Order: sequence, then structure tokens, then C-alpha cells
Amino acid sequence: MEEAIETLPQHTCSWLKNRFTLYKHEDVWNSKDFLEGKLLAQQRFKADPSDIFLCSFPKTGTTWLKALVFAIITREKFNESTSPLLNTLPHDCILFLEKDLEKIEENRKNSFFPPINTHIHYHSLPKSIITSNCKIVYIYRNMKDVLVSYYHFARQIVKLQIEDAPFEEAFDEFCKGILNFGPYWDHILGYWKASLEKPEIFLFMKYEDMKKYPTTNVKKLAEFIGHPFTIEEEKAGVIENIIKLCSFENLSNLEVNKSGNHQAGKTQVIENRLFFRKAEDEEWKNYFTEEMIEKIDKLIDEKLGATGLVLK
Ligand code: PAP
Repeated sequence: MEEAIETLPQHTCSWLKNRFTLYKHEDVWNSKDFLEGKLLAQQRFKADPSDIFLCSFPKTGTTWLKALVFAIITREKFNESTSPLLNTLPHDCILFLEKDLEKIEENRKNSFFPPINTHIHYHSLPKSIITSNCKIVYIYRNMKDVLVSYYHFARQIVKLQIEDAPFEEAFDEFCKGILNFGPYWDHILGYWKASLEKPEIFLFMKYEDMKKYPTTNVKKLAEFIGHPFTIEEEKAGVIENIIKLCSFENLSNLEVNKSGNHQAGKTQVIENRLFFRKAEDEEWKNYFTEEMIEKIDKLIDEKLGATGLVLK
């Protein structure tokens, strides 16, 4: 596999001081670890019709969605003071298709089918996920904040200070679709187009709406994944407790998320704190020039105008 990957088009990111290389496969840019994980999943993963997938582009709210889903599905076993989320990174509570294939297969041997997370584009998903009509929760976030979030995440992973990682170059590459799992718009379009054909198996969740209307969104999410709240639970404040447990304020202040590490790929270890940065809406306003705003708004209109998803 390694040899085949080396024959693909490659791009080394100069804004990351050439410390990060991407490979283009099936019209998507990926780092080697993630590409290997995708290829392995395509070869080996056998979906079950009861599987539920949490699909997302990086930096769109994956960590939050995983925490919420984990809290929802384990709420009979744990509460907000006993939840494993208090001492485990959400990424280690819900498995990731590109990395955790063996653990997923192990779960299946024990008839255990919790939701699975993936960043893979719709057109590259293992075929059995599509033919089995598995349910898909898709989280998305406005493009400009995703760009800023990705900028900081990528530069911190390769240990660069802000002054050593030119934002303008990161912006240009993002707009060319050159970033891990890029282009972002193609990721959205793939899932969105598929949802037009089979709307019943998709739930689209917008990061900004989840912040504004957490109760409605968490209820919708729980229903969709087959764990609806009872009236008694609603009255007892279970939804609010889950929202609080999974809030940025709570998770980002837990010791595990301040000082722990996450094995993100075969070779890559990431500090947990990097998954919890600011979680602010419209932070991009501190980074974008007028010219950048014009360029990216045009791009969003061109690529995603027809979807009505509005990512500005
Ligand atoms: P990943 O793809 O690497 O897993 P992902 O979790 O999708 O990243 O996105 C990280 C963003 O979600 C960060 O945004 P920022 O860079 O703009 O700050 C992170 O702060 C934010 N985030 C993490 N946890 C939560 C949460 N519980 N609620 C809201 N936002 C969160």
C-alpha cells in the first residue's frame, strides 16, 4: 500500500514549513495515515444495516458530536458524575473508521454496534455502508471558522508558532481545497446530494444551530440514533445534564482534555487540548481581510449556493 501511495500526486504544505505532506486520491487530499486508514476500511469494513455513522469534515464539531452521542447512548449506565467522558477524550469513546478498524471488528464479535465516526467523503465510503442504507448523522460548520480552526490545529500539530505559519498561505490552500480531507465543499456536496436521494437515512446538524438551540438538536439527535428521551427523562432534566456534560466549558476544563494525549494515527500523537481551542462563532472576523471575505464568499456561492446550507 505504501508503494502505491507514493505514486499519487503529492503536495507538501510550505505554510507548515514542509512538515506536512498530502496525497491526492479519489479527488481528496489526505495525509498518509488517513489515506491508509481509508484504503484499509474500503477493503475490509463490512457494514451492518444497524450501523450509525457520524460523518464530518475535520474541525466542524466532531469532538462535540461524539461526546453528545456517547452521553446519549450510555445514559442508562452512567450519569454526569460517572460518565467515562469525565476521564476520556470523546475521540476515545466513539471509534474512528480510518483508525480503529480492528477495535470496531472486535466490538462486532461481541455483538456491540455503537456509532462510528468517519471523515471519509461520501463517494469513498466503503460500499457496504451505502448498500446497507446505514443511518448517517452529518455535522457541518461555517466554512470560515473551519478554516481558522484547521489553521491552528495543523500548525500546532507540526509545532509552529502563529508568526511562523502564514495565515494567507493557509487561506489560499484551503480555497484550492488542499488540506487534510479537502476540499471541504466536496465533502459537504457528497453527503448533501446523497441525502436528496435518501433523506430518511440522513440527519444534518449545523454546529452553529446546535449552540443556539441545544435542547431541540440533542432531542433530534437522540431520536434519530434510536435513543429518544422519555417524557420522564425530559422532566428530570436529563437533556440539560447531557448538554452541560458535553459543553465546551466542561470538557475543555477536564484534566484529561487539558493534559492527555491521543493516538491519532499509526505514527501521530496529538495533545488532547488541541481538540478544544476556543469554540467561538465568527472568530474568522479577526483573521480575514476584505479581499479574503470576498474571495471565500464567492467560492461558497459557487460551490454550495444550490444546497441552501449557507456556510458563510
Ligand atoms: P476534529 O475533526 O479534529 O475532531 P472537531 O472536533 O471537528 O475537530 O472540531 C474542533 C472544533 O470544535 C474546535 O473549534 P475551534 O478551533 O474554532 O475552537 C473546538 O474548540 C470545537 N469544540 C470542541 N469541543 C467542543 C464542544 N464541546 N462544544 C463546542 N465546540 C467544541
